Amino acid sequence: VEILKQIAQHLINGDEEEVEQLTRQAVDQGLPGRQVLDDGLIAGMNVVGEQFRNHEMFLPDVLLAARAMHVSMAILKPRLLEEDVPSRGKVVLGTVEGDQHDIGKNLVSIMLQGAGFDVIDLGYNVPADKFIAAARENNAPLIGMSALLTTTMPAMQRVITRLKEEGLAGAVRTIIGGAPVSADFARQIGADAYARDAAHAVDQVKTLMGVA
Ligand code: B12
Repeated sequence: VEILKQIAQHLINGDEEEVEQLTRQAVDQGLPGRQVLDDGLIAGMNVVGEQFRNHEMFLPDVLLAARAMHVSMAILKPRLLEEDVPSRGKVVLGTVEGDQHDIGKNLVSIMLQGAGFDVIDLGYNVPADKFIAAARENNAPLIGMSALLTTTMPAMQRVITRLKEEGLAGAVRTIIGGAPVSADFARQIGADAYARDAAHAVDQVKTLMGVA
C-alpha cells in the first residue's frame, strides 16, 4: 500500500510530523494497526538500522527516526490492543546499575515492542534486585540488560548471579547488549544471548522465546 511506503520513507527521514499525520490517515482509512506497524514503521526502522550499521546514517538521525516511531506507536497502540494482537511474551529491559546510557536500550525497546513483545522498561541505572523483582512480578521469562561503560559490565554478572541465588536461573533467561559487551563476554558471565544491535536483538529474543 502506497501510504505505508510513505510512512517508512518519512520515518527514515526522521520526519516526525509527517509520520504522525500519515499514521492517523492510514488508521482512518481502516488499515489494520498491525499492518501499519509492520509494513510502515518497522520496514522503515529496518532500513535505519541497516544504514546506521553501514555508517550511512548517524546517531542524530537515528534518534529522529526513533522519536517519529515513538509518536506513531502511541497512535497505533490502542488499535493494536483492540485488534488483540497476542503478545509474543514479556521482556524486562533496563540499563544496569551505575550506567545512564539509554539510547541504545530505548531503540531495542521500541523494536521489541514493534515485533509484538511486551516490554517492561525499567529505565537506566537499574539495580540487580530491581531486574529480579520485575521479572518475578510480571512473570517475565526474559531479562534484557544494556551497558555502555566497561565499568558497569560487571553489574550484568551480578544480575545473573542473583537469578541463580533466587532459584530463577532456568525460568528467567538473559540477553545482554551495549557497545563494550560481546558474545564472548555473554558466555563468560553465563548470559543466554547477546546481540550487537536492535535488529539482531529482536531475532535473538524471538529465538529465546521460541516464537521465531
Ligand atoms: C550518548 C553518550 C552519552 C550520553 C548518554 C545519553 C543517554 N541518554 O543515553 C551522556 C552524555 C549522558 C554520556 C555520559 C557518560 N559517558 Co557516554 N557516551 C555516549 C556515546 C557518544 C553514544 C552512546 C549511544 O547512545 N550510542 C548509540 C546507540 C544506538 O548505540 P548503543 O548504545 O551501542 O546501542 C546499540 C547496541 O549496543 C545494542 N544494544 C544496546 N543495549 C542493548 C541491550 C540489549 C539487551 C541488546 C540485546 C542490545 C543492546 O543495540 C543498540 C541499538 O542498535 C558513547 C560513544 C559510543 N560510540 O558508544 C559514549 C561512551 C559510551 N560514554 C563514555 C563515557 C566515559 C561516559 C561518561 C563516564 C563520561 C563522563 N566522564 O561523565 C558518562 C557516564 C555517565 C553514566 N554514569 O552512565 C565512554 C565509555 C568508555 C568505556 N569504555 O567505558 C564512551 C564509549 C565514549 C568514549 N569513547 O569515551 N554518554
